[in-house]
Amino acid sequence: MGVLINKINTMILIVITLFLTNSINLFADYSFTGGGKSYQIVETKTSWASAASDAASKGCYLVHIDSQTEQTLIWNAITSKINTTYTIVNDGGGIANIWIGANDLTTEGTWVWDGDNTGASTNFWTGQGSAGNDDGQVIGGKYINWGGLQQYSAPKEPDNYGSNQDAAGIALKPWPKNNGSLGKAGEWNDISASNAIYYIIEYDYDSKPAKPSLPQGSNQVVKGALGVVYSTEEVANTKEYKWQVEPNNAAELAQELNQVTVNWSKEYIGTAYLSVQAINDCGESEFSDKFAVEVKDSSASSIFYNDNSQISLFPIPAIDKLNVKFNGLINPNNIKIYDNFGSLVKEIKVEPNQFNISITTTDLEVGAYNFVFEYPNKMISRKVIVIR
Ligand SMILES: [Ca+2]
Ligand SMILES: [Ca+2]
Ligand SMILES: [Ca+2]
Repeated sequence: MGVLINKINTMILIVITLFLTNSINLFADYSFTGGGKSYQIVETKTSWASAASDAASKGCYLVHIDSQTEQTLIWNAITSKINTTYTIVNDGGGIANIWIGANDLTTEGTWVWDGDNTGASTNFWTGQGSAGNDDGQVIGGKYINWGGLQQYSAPKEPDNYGSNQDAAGIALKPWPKNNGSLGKAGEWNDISASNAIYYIIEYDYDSKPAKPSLPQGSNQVVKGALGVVYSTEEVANTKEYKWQVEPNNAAELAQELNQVTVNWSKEYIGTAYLSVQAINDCGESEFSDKFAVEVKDSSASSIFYNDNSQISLFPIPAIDKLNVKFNGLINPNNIKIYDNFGSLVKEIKVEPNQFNISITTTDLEVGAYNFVFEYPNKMISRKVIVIR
């Protein structure tokens, strides 16, 4: 009996799972990839401008079809997923279209790829096909697939029919309906930009970036420390990195690449956590694991930073050596040299009466270093660049 109930439960679970899977696919916009890009057919009926605006809000654009390969990829996706009679475009010969990123909105007859409608665009065709003025020309050898090309080896479209056709769609059926003399399914037509039809978005990446690696850098700092650099390994297909520090009052972050420059707060003491996220037009990665940093109080030793009066350094940037002159009454005991990632690379003892010291830098790689001068009662940190 128990076994039977388990079997029934399992069957119910399978049925529910199948139902949920189907539901998700039925209502999700259709996405596909190819040629290092990803695409989405958005099944919302809207004007060309609002479709472009939606694409731009996602960091991408209505598709720019630049080759036969891209045209074929898109056409295959459309025919496998979209009902080719989902709507009727009256000024498109009574058949359905889907928006692509081409328009001649700015200058009549000057066709551009401008799928995010920013005005920064590429002119690929000028003029009209033989259904219009028949003065059309391909610009710069760009790919075109205007209606009529397959039947007549020269396009019939665009024709600016009714003097009001300023955006391009892919036709889902031959047009005009029941005749097909202007174009075949899959070819492009200029239609009124106010038609409400589906649209295709192109993204410049084919997937979201992977989760970044654990950040690296100094895991112990003194409060108020400035210019401390942390980094994560570069993540492929990343457009930008977003760093975060928790709690967010512990530090200010600058120069957010796969490296971040952290200025620790003078007020915060305790553990803080740094993590980073990689972002591209397809979306955001997970945040990396959190790198813990112990932010310590400095009250006991009155530590301060960037005091230029106590120490003179020259030349900066340093090439083969750095001359150091101590201007105070008391000398530091030690000079510690940290690289940009907070790792100690060199330590130099200073004698009590040694007010000048020349530090060889030929053993340091080119880059930025933090020189920390450890006095009996304080520390002074100075940034030094080494060049060749
Ligand atoms: Ca493209
Ligand atoms: Ca036009
Ligand atoms: Ca037309």
